[in-house]
Amino acid sequence: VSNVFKNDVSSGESLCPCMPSLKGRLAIDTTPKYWSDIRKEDFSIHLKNGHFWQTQCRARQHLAIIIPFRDRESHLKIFLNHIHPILQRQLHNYGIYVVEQANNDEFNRGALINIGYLEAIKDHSDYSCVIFHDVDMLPEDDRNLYNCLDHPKHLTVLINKSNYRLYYRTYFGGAGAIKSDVFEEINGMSNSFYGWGGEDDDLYNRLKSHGYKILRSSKVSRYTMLNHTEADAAPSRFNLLRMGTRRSKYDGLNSLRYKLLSTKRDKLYTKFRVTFKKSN
Ligand code: BGN
Repeated sequence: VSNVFKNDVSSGESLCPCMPSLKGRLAIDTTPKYWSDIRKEDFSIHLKNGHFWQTQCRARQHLAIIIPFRDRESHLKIFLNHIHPILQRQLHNYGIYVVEQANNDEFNRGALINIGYLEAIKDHSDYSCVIFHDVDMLPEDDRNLYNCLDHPKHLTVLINKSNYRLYYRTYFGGAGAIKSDVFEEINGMSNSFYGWGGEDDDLYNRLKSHGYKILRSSKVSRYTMLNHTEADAAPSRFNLLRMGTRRSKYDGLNSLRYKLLSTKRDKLYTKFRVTFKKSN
């Protein structure tokens, strides 16, 4: 475990301002990228293993940005090229973790986010804020702050694909920010949702049943979603969702069985390649 945050030269200096100077509305660049070009950008200079730590001031929060992933390298490049400069302007300390599902079962977004969290806090025990983030979501405004408040915050509120309207009142998919201790209190996400749909609604229900509300700052939480073919919705999701809050105590961070196949340390990200077994 390295101590980049703890031994950081800035640790004696004053806290970073709450309201950093930002750009507001951003240009969205969805053109294909080469890794070599991204590494040449200014924002890459101080990156190591996808980590960045402020040196001018003491960051208020340490963010573990967790990206559930499989077969989307072209999106990953566009996403990283877009998100790094925003996170740096917002004056956070952060680490970007890509969690890749190596088993051939249907995609399991919940299990991947749980694994990302457990591996991220092994990497740096002082992450105070978990940000789960789909790789195809590009924020259009940097006033949409990637930080954790006492209650969970939904980030992807207005998406171009839905004509910038919230999908539905209880929607908590895409990207969101949850304090690490809250994420542990709710036992993370369910590991049982394989295939498309429902795992984000289950997370919403968990948070609600523990007395949390979902915060949204609607005007600036605008996103461009990258195009891809849509997965078929999983028929099992309805039953899982119905029994969700009853299962939450024993289905989550405390019941994960997985293997970490490899850890790749790139300048722009840390990637965990993992496998896990379907239990039924
Ligand atoms: C919902 C899905 C979410 C998904 C959103 C937006 C379900 C559960 C069925 C009751 N929920 O319908 O997982 O994020 O659409 O696409 O399928």
